Formats: sequence, structure tokens, C-alpha cells
Amino acid sequence: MPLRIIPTQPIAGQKPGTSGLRKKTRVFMQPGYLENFVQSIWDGIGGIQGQTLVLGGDGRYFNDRAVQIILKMAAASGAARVIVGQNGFLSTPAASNLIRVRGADGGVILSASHNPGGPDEDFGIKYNMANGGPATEGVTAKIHAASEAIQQYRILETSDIDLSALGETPLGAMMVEVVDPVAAYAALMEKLFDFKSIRALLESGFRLRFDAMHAITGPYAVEILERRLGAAPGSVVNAVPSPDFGGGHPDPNPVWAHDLMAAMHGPDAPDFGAASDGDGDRNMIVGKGCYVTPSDSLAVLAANAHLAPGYAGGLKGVARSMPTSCAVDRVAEARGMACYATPTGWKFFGNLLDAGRATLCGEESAGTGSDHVREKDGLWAVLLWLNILAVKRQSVAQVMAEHWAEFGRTYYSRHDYEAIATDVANSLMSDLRTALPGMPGRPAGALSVDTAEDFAYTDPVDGSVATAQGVQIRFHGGARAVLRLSGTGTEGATLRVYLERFDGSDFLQDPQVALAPVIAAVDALAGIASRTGRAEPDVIT
Ligand code: VG1
Ligand code: CO
Repeated sequence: MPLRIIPTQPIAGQKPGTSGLRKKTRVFMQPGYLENFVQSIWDGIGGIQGQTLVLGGDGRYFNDRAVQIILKMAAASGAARVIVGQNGFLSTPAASNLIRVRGADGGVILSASHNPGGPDEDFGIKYNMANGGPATEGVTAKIHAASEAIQQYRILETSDIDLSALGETPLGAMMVEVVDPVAAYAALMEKLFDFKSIRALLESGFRLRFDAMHAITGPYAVEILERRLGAAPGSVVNAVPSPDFGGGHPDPNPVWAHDLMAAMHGPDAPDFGAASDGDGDRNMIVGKGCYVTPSDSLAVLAANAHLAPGYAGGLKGVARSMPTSCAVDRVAEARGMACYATPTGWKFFGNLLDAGRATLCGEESAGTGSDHVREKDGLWAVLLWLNILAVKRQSVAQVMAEHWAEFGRTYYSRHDYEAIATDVANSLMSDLRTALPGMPGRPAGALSVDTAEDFAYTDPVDGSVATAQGVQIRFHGGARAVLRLSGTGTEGATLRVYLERFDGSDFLQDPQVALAPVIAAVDALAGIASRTGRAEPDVIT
């Protein structure tokens, strides 16, 4: 099999963001572009000679081609074995699990997560390490440095491998092992959760609807929810992964999962609704007429996880990303648990999970997970909710009402301004940063600033420092706002504004109404409307 060493040169803009490298699919399809970045991964991590890697993706457009290219490049650089999901499919949490249970040296996951897919939409690639988690900041920096120094890439010139049949096929000196993408993951879920109780709940007439949004969790949810737990056939909708996600955004929030929201608020609403994103690591939870925000979901799971067998011994601690609401902090305080606030992105939870300092982690962007893998995990969150409901025998709305009665309610919302001009976004943030020292004490609308900082994080395990992770403004009276730019957008810049306000007694307000003073205060401080020319955010979650 001829080995090709192809001369290449650095490509500007191959800097991985919050979750690997994301670009328009057509950018990835340019000759040599994907190859350049894959070789940069191999170079950045010090080579893959003799290694075992896991490979798979969410099935979006170009997944099939990319998997074949990466297999040939792994063989050309001396990998011993690549474990790949059948047809090139693996959800992000299932890939994380496979890396761990197979003792692999790392893995490559193909996905742009919740971004739409197709030739004119988005594609992405990320490298995960031997613990199953996203590359740390340090490794990400090495991959980026390699992408700036690259001179050549290596690839085998050979025909494609058939990835539809399970089993082993040699590729040069490397072994390609095609595995069932669901089996090992489903086995892990059976260990963590009380499938018997959940089955009994479903037999009692409890109805659920899981919307896989035409993305990767379809096969996982059909196997686990319908086949193993006995949910009625058809409970999982949009269950067949499609390269363009049926033309939609596989983003599990009330905006993009509007069909699920409509079903859960309709006359014949099921008892429980859930959805997951393109690569299966995000989740959305909704009860009959009752949407649960991701920040509240994290708090409820932290308060009740001990009801599931996998967490019966209690939690070692909890962690949230800094912009995630402080609802979970109240649970941690009440239960005497450690609580960490990290920068945005799952990679910052890795050390806390590895060191046994945190058991449960979550982000406001619909990501929740635990130490069972090193990624957030959509179906896991759904199963933990079902396990809790099966034990409590309460509706989602009752669980929320009791939770707020015990801990109070933190009203929370995120406002996204998408595809704004990069220079406008950058100057908004840099002007805001410049103004931070003068902010404390300053009035902003009906509120006044208590503290203002550019969030920096020192990892308590390895001491590494991440700076400039978002502007955090606390107001007198306890409200808080965070502003940061997205690291995963592929068009212009996306400004994210995170808003919260605690209320200890009134739990039934509309969040946008409850947050109105915070929204006005942020605009007074940052000048969002005047600078961007946008009267409203593009997406409110
Ligand atoms: C977004 C979310 C962040 C999440 C990241 C990856 O990043 O805000 O919480 O970790 O996406 O999620 P940003 O930089 O655009 O705000 V996904 O489901 O890759 O996998
Ligand atoms: Co995702």
C-alpha cells in the first residue's frame, strides 16, 4: 500500500475553540484541509506510533468521507489499532466511554455538535485524550502550534474500508475494528441506573417522548428507552440520523426543539419530554407544560442523584461553568458539598472529575454529566431524571415546585446575538474590560454594580491558569450577568449574555419579566443595542 507524504503548509485559522475545530463544511472539504488538521493533532500530541485510537462522529454530511481519510492517516502514522463505530457513527459520550473501557490512547470525534449539518452548514473535529475527555488547554495549544508549523502530512493511498460490517479489517499494518456504537454505552447506563424501577414507571402508564432531532442519539435512545426500558414504540421521534438533521438545528432548546415544546404543552402531552443534540452530549428536559432550564436541571440532579444506584453513595462535589446559574451552589451549600465554577467548556471539568473532587458537572448550555465518562452526556441526564421520577413518583412540575420551595429559585436566561461583525464584538468586549475597574458602585438602570471582573480560573488540581474567560458583573442584591464571545460559532461573532436573579419566595414569574432589571442594567453598561444595532437578541434560552 503506497504511503504518500504530501507537502503542505500552515493554514490560517486552524485554532481550536471551545470544543475542537469548527468550520463550514466546504472549508473542511477543501483538498488537504482536514488532512492538515489531523496531521497537526498527531504532531501536537507527539505522534501516534503504536497507539490505539477511537474514531466516530455524529453522522453529519462529510462524516463518512472524513472517517476514511482519518483511518488512512492513522495507518500512515503508525497507529496500531483504530476502534471505529459502525458506519462511522459514535455519539460524543459513547466515544468518551469507548476510550475509557478499551484503554485507548485517545480518540477523534467528528461533529459540530448542535450546529446544523450539510454541505453549506457546519462540520467539526475534536481530539479527546486517554481519560476520554476533550484535549486540555495545554494539549490544544500544542495542536495549534503544530498546525502553524506543519510542512507535510502522511496518508496511505488505498481503497476505502467497509464500515458497515462489524469486525476487524487490516489497513496496512494497522487494525481497523468496527464496533456496535451503542452496546458498551448501553451497558454502562444499565450499571448506573435502576432500569427495573424505570421500567415499572413506564408500565404504570407514564408516557415519554424523546426527540433525537434526526441526530446521533436516535439509535441509542431506541435501544435503551424503547427496547430495554419498554417505552412504547414510537416514543423516540426523529430517530434516524440524517446528514443534514432533517434540515434543522439539532439544538435541544425551546427555540429549536419547538415541536417537542408544542407536544409537551398540548392537550395530550406525555408526562416527560427530552431531546438531545447533534452529537448526543446535550440534553433538554421538559415535563407536562413545564420546561426545565439546564441550570435548574443541574441543581435538581445534584439534589437527587443519590436516588440512582450509580450515585447512591452521594456526590464528592459538583462543578458548573461560571456562566451557569448559581442554583446548584445552593444545593451544594445545603448538602455540604464542594462546588467549583470553571470556564466554559467541558475540558475544564476533566481534572476535577479525574481527581475525584467532583462527581456531577453541568453547563447552562444544556450539558450535564458525571464522572461516568469525561464528556457531557445527553441520554445519561434523561435516564437520571427518569430514575429520580421513578423513585419519587412525582411529575416534573412537582419536582420543580418542591425544589424551589426548598432552595429558592434562580431566574435565569441566556441572550445570544449571532453573526455580529467581529470588530464590533471585539471592541464591545475590550471596552467593557477596560471599564471594569471603574464599575463597582456605579448605577446601571435600577441596579448598581457590586463587583466586576474578567473571569480567570486557576485549576485546583494542576495549577494551570485560564484568563479572559468572560466578564462577570454582580449587582447589589444578588443579580448577576456574564458576557462572553462564543468559541464555537462559524459566522462572524456570537455575543452571549447570561442573566440571573435569585428569588427566595416568588417562583412563578416569567423569567424574562423577572430578569428585566438585569437585562436593562447590562445594556446600560455594555451598550449592546447601540453597538450592534440589534434591538433584540437572536436567540433567547
Ligand atoms: C458552547 C457552549 C458551551 C459548550 C460548547 C460545546 O460554547 O456555550 O457551554 O461547552 O458550546 O458544546 P460557546 O463557546 O459557543 O459558548 V457542544 O454540545 O460541543 O459539544
Ligand atoms: Co454537543
